[in-house]
Amino acid sequence: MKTTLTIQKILSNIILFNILIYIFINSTAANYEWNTDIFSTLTIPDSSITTRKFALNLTRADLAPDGYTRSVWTSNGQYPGPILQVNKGDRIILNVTNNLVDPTAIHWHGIFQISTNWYDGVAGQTQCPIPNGYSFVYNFSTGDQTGTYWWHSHYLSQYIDGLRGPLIIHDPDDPYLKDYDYEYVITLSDWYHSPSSVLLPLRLAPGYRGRNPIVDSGLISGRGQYNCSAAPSDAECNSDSPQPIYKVVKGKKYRLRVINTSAQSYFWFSIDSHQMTLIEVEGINIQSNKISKLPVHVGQRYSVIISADQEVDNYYIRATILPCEPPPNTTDTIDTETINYNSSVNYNVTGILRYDGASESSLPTSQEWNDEFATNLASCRDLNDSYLIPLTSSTPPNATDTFVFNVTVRPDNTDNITKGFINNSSFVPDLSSPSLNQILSGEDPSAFATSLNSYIYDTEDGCVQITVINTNRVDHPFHLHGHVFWLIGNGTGILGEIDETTFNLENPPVRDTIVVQPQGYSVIRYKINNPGVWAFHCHIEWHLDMGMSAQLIELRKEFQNLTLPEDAKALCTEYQNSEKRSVPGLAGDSYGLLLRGKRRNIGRWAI
Ligand SMILES: [Cu+2]
Repeated sequence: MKTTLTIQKILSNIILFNILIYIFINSTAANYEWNTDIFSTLTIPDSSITTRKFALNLTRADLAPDGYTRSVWTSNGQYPGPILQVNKGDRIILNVTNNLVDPTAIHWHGIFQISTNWYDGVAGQTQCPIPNGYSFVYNFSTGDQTGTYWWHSHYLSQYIDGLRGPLIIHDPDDPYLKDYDYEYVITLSDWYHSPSSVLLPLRLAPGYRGRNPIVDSGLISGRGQYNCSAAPSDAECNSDSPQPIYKVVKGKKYRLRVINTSAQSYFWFSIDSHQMTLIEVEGINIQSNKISKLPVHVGQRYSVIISADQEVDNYYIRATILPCEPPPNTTDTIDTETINYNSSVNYNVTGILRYDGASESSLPTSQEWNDEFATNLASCRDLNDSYLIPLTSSTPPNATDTFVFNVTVRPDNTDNITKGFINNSSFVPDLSSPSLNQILSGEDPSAFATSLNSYIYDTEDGCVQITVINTNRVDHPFHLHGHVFWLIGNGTGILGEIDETTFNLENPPVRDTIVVQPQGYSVIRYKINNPGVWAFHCHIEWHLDMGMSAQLIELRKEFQNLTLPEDAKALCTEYQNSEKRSVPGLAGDSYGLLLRGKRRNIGRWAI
């Protein structure tokens, strides 16, 4: 009797506690609107709210970002996805409802996810995919992070089809706040007319030795102009699709948050007649520098300030895609075999910076920058360190855990498929049994399958050093989840030639995505302080899906002390059930046949 009473008492206390928690959360939380118009200046979110609830409904819709109508994977009906905006320290509670037919998972690119690794959004690594018809709530704090980020699908190659949008964390104490009047977000991306679920199986077809699929367009903030004379006769195509236009008022200053959300393309971004003052790289405030052109690779973000101090007129915004792979050559089968080899892409993507009072009917007559900075800019490389010096100075500690990653794209002799490798192992995610779930249920990650590319380090307060060596003739932009890192070395050469005495150990650049040069290397360090399973991968989406990814397993014991939320656990049951129900080829799941090892016998141009 006494025992029952005690249990009742405990239970009622638990219920009371939960009610109090519920009241607490709901008294400070509010539904929050997305910023849906990327061409309007940002408004700072109301600072009286610190927990912001968002809803993201994912559906397919026919859209024509570059004038060519195709099925686009949209977020709340739009592409690019709406801008997720919060203030420093805010919590984000975001309900994703999947009506795409495909499964999905959303990653918050650049967010540390301290103690919430299960909301990092990597399908088959940190979570099971969200099946079609289901909702999943991501709930994480942005901690003390500020700056420019983005969110995108991390389920196979799905973000290429449109599932991507900006994520901005405003800082009321931003050191550059007084240096601008307004701010805009500008996304740069490449664009295909065929869904990635058609292109990826072609890229992974046995015997295929071509390059990554050639893109059809480049987009500035989701808008581009396709030359419809190159479109198939039955395509719905408009050669006069709307230009990306950003409006400015003479005498005002604008912070532009530039995000490269591409599948594979490296851009040079510039605005005619307007120098840019570089102030932020990937959430890190940096010493300001004037530049005329900004190199941005996939996954990277920068903030620049421009001053509208020129004559009232229209000026070209330029986003030029650089061919980082050698240009196609008709005598080389590697090129003629390449998917979409006949693409009529215009690599010189343009938009308009329009002054208030300027003509709305005439095109700009402005000239592209050709000053010393622009002419000396190295193609397919990052800005050099001297442009990326953090405002808050720091010194990387000595490394306690050191890894060397040899990364390459090459044919796999066993199945004749061209894959991405890290130390001769190509990553294959386990969608129905993610590494995170396995570790939290007590599995020992040191016994994981080789194809999970696991690297484990447990040194408390230690420091990881990773040397990435790229043996290919193309660049690989590598992105780290869960951390920013110090970039202490970067150059050409292979391991024996890396000179440690050249390492930059005094206030080196800090960021989360870097270009590893062709036949070159990058050396990064970061503190061991975020227990979890963190992806480290090439952000050229084709290379990632070809297996160029590792998972970094940090502080196992501390990690295993965390408890996987019930909804994250339940997601795997839902996913496993949905997989049992699905019929290959009939389920409408566009990746279904690929995942089940039955590649589509589908024409190169079919959609
Ligand atoms: Cu790559």
